Amino acid sequence: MKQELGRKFMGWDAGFASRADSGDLSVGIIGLGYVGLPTAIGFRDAGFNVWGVDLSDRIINALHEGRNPLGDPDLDDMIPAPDSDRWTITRSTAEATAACDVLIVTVPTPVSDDLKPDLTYVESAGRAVFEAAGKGNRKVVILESTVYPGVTASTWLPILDELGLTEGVDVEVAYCPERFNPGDPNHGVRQVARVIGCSDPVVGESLVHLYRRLTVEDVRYVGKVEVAEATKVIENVQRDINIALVNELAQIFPELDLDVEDVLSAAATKWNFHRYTPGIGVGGHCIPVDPYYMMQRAQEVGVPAELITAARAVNRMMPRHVSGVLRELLYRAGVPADGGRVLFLGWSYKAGVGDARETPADPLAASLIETGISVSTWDPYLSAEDIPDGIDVIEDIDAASDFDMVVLATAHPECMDLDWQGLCARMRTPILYDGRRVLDLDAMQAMGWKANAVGSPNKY
Ligand code: SAJ
Repeated sequence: MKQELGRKFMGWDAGFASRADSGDLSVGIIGLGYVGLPTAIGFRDAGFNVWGVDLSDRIINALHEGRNPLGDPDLDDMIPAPDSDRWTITRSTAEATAACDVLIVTVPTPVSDDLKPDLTYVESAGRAVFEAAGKGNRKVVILESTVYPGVTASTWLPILDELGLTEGVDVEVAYCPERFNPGDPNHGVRQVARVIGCSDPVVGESLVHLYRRLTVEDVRYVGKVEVAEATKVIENVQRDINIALVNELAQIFPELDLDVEDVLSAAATKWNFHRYTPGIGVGGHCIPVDPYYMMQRAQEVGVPAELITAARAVNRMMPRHVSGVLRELLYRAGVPADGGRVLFLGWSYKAGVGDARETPADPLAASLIETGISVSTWDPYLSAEDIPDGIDVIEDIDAASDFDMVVLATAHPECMDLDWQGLCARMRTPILYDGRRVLDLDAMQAMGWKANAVGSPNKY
């Protein structure tokens, strides 16, 4: 019927899979952050007509000028020129929804201050899409943000009811979790396996065709939406638990005069031992956040998530543990707490990216500052406005001098490869703390550093 009107059919129909195979679809990405922007670029590179939507003037203006609005340098050369074909950037979700067959929602799913899931972005983005979806178009609306099982149904289906829209008639709803790894060129949006959940298997299988154009890895329909929702959240829960184990061992083994890294490296000779590394803490917008989504859902169904909760507590307390060790090292070296000067190498939550979200450097620095120690930082991936007030930002590491301790907080290559001999010579007290276990402590000791690290029997 729609074809007879002479306009391109906007939405799902029996020809959707073949149009996906040929790239003959318009895809709208709602939310152009660390996940949405690479996803939009990926679908455009895969041959689709892409609309990108964001509410941020900073992001929209940058993209309208062909600039990268994000801290991930890998995107710098990938931003399409503003006048490129098949590339439309707008603030209007309604405009994009009217123009697209598929709308993919990639908005943040943070936790609130009291560590409860914050679904306001998912709700508002869904509402804006559904209000513009129209009747009978079967617009395909896919949530990619990380949530817990049941969020898509509990957040979006009531909106459909409120607007008088019917799933399978006016819209199609699916869930396909993003598995994007910031700063990792080998696991970008075009190189990761995907799973798709949808209440209608025919629609779900047709979406496999869409995502197979995006990624070279495995793409599969896994059943109802909740299966796909649960898949993504437990991937990150598992990671948080594994990291918590090595962080807990990093507190135990030094008391036994053992270096945890010696033990972990020896254990890793076993074929099925999964190697993780202790650190000053767990940051980012995924690993320290997603477990709270699973904990919330488990609580709602009355099954306490004791292991997940305990692991989260271990990782959340790691900065405070490390702070105690640092203060002990300063005390032993005769550095007065009130007046001690500490330099953090790196502030980002992860090596190789400029992203300070949930970085453990923040609580660690705060814990030191509250005892009178001053904290400075040098992070070549971040600009001064990314660093909180109260932290002195060092622009030139070769000019850094008169510090009592250096903490390697982020294992950026630039932090690992700096002139350690020169820095040691400029220290007031040459105490080094490797917070990410990436340095050769013996070599540092030979240079004149009092070399310590997370999980080592700190002797100096
Ligand atoms: N961390 C440790 N020890 C480890 C690994 C990580 O302390 O052994 C710390 C990191 O320093 C960082 C935090 O944990 O502060 C998170 O690190 P991450 O490597 O997990 O990086 P993320 O947060 O970017 O996680 C992403 C996730 N990807 C998606 O959600 C799509 C995660 O699922 C991936 O497993 C992870 O990248 C990855 O594989 O690197």
